[in-house]
Amino acid sequence: MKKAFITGISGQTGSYMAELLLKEGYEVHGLLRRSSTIKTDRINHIFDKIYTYYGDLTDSLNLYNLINKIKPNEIYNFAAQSHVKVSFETPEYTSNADGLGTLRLLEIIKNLNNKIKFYQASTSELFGNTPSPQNEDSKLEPRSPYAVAKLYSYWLTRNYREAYGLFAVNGILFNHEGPRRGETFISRKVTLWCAKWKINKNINPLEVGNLNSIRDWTDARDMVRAIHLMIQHKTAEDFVVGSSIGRSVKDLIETAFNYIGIKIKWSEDLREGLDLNTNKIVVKVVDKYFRPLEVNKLIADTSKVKKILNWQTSIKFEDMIAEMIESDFNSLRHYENKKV
Ligand code: NAP
Ligand code: F7E
Repeated sequence: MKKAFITGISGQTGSYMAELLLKEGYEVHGLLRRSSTIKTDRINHIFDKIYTYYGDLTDSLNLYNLINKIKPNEIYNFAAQSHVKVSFETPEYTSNADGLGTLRLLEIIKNLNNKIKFYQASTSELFGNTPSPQNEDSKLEPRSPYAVAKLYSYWLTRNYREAYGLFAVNGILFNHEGPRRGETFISRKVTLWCAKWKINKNINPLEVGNLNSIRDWTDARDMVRAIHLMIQHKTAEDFVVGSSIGRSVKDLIETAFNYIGIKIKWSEDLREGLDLNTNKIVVKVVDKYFRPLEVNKLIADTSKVKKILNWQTSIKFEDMIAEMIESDFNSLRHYENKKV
């Protein structure tokens, strides 16, 4: 039985990865951060099937002891301060966890057992404003402390592969979402608002920042399939993964609002969106959600992953958004019922 060690198992993608690996027959071990309240919502349904340990990517001794004890065949490094805007406010911590954290893991693999396969959660943010569509050969121009820290990890992963022969790969993943997405990322922020509106039509407008940036949004469950294929591939290589479809934040909001029956009429300056039926303001653009630097347009060129790993998406964007709204709606209703 293969053993996997997942850092960031309590996060969105780590939790889907754990599910997939359990289905594939793996023994799954995961790193959890201690916090004052329990934050295992995304893995509660599989908690009795996995092994978890407290730890942190900033703690080398802890990581060494765990990897030495677990003796995994594969390590999936998902743990990170993953919010781009927050990284401008916490650049040192972000660099430590998202940059040096990867160095700690690679050094442990190199010194303890260089046969352990390693997956690094790299990101389309590495590309910054380099022209789209972006592929494995596109120029890397990071535009946030998050992306700079991830660039360091990207190069370290390649460097340890080339210098020491490790099976270490970068998945350069474009945005991925789903019902378990964190509430402060744009997709989930929008679907949560839509679910709340289904329950109470008098809620405050949805407040957002830049409507014009373009992203390539894919379902996280499709992404973890690609990651597993990368790790099982005969050679260690880096892959760009996404849907190859670019949509603006405005498109995303319109898709979600359309699902709940709201047609938006935008003001000329695009600072407000009104419900065409009621003329009520339902979307407001506010300055506090803009970033010091923006990445304008990210669209994946997925030729390589399609050709070499025979991977493609299976979940449509519109279906993912609908599922996210329904999931948020059901949780809110469940919570309301629990209160009475
Ligand atoms: P996420 O939901 O924010 O999950 C991040 C995970 O990392 C959580 O389990 C978190 O623990 C853990 N973590 C944070 N700091 C840590 C530390 N210092 N030590 C140990 N664990 C720590 O992110 P995600 O969307 O699943 O993304 C997974 C990975 O892929 C991240 O590395 C992200 O940067 C990268 N990525 C994401 C996307 C995307 O669109 N989702 C695209 C490309 C790359 P808590 O639960 O305790 O907070
Ligand atoms: O922003 C704009 C924002 O925070 C998407 C992470 O998983 O994917 C994610 O990073 C876009 C940006 O994701 C709001 O300015 C407008 O242009 O959902 P997001 P992200 O920054 O693309 C990459 C690939 C990762 O690696 C990261 O870990 O939406 N936007 N208004 C907003 N964004 C947020 N969060 N909130 C707003 O109100």
